[in-house]
Amino acid sequence: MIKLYGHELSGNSYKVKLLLCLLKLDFEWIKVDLMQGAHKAPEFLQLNPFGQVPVLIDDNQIISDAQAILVYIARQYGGEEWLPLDAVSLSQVVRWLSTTAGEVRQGPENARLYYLFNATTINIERATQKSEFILTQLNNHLKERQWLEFERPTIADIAVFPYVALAADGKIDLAPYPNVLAWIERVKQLSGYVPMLGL
Ligand SMILES: N[C@@H](CCC(=O)N[C@@H](CS)C(=O)NCC(=O)O)C(=O)O
Repeated sequence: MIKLYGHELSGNSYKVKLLLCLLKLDFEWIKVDLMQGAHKAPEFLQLNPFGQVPVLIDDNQIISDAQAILVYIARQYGGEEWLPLDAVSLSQVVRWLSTTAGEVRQGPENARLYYLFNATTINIERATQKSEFILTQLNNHLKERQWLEFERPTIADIAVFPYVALAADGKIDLAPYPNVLAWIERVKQLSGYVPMLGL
């Protein structure tokens, strides 16, 4: 059975869990106690030397990094639906995976780390500015679209969703971004959707 190593407050772990649930796949959730430093223990570092969740094990394959895991699950179990492979479509989805690891992480993910986990090394003014930038971009992008790309959800939506939807944890108000709020509600209506703490 698929094993997912994660933590319930980790949006990166959650996005993987969400895709597994949307695809209605059975999996075993294994909590890695980040608060107790379990992610830096030798047994876990053997799975992911970066010492980060999530990690997925399937069929003896060990895969770390949320975006990489989404790609794996989408292609292994979702056919063309969640990650189409023609050159243009693939580049459109990967653009959002990259944005997740860039602007979304520098913005709402870092603001949440600052306020919720007291990560005071984070420059909160910069994280707030970055949040406003990417939320404005997303709001414009979603003006005439239901989903980030195409006429259906893909792993682009699943990758971007958690830290945008959790923006309030980083004291970012989503009210000025109505198209983003409508998109969040659409994700929540998907068959198989599961919430995480704070959503
Ligand atoms: N690029 C990685 C980042 C994963 C990440 O930052 N995980 C956090 C939890 S959300 C973590 O394990 N932090 C502990 C650490 O970095 O020491 C991904 O997308 O999966």
